Amino acid sequence: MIGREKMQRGGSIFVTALLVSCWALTVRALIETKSFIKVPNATKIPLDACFIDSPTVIIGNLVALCGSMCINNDQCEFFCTDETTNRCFLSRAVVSARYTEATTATVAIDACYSTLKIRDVIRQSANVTASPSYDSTTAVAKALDGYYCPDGSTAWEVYLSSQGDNPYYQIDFLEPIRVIETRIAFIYPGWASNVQIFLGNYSVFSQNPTFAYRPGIPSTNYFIESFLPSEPMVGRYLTVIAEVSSWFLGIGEIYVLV
Ligand SMILES: [Ca+2]
Repeated sequence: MIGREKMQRGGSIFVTALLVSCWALTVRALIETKSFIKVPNATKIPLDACFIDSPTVIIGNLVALCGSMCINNDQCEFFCTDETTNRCFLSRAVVSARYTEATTATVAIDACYSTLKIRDVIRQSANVTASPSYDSTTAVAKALDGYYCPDGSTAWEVYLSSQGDNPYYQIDFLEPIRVIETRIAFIYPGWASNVQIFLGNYSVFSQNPTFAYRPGIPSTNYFIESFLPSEPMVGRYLTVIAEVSSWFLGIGEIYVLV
């Protein structure tokens, strides 16, 4: 009997330990699936862009509770808080750590927290040359402003070229850097045809080696595509080309990983 009791007690302890460990794993998994970094200097976000429902008024620890709401919402990619009005803003937008302020109509907030943790080296001060933009709402700088709303709302914050042959977008890092990967948030497949990326030390991109090439047209809207060379490459100028005749290049955001 004593032996059986020991076994039962041991079994019970084992089951309890298993449950606790499962609970811990579940909690950790939940946290790891969506953890946040504070976006430096974020004071405004584009008005109504990508918000998930209306802002919620929260009484209590605003950042913790708003973050918890974001963790439990599959659509939430970042959230912002406004301590003055106790409001929590959940958003679908993809926001990098370099985001500071959008150029369209904005709403004031205290802070934003992004799920995007990739090692993006681009700064808003990066020098850019590109095909002329379609209009003032799709300015060249918007491919590097750190913000992208992937649902076609009024404030995408995207660059769209004017119609032309082989529209391009070139970033000058000012010195050669070693690049592991380039990620691009695209808008529509038709604005992402035959994408070729060059990386090298010549400002004339055609003199640089190819970093990556993806022929054809993607099948889905609003997607982030990864471009990987067979091994990391070094260069000062990174150029993205859409090899297409009399058409567009549309870029929501470019991320360069080192
Ligand atoms: Ca953008």
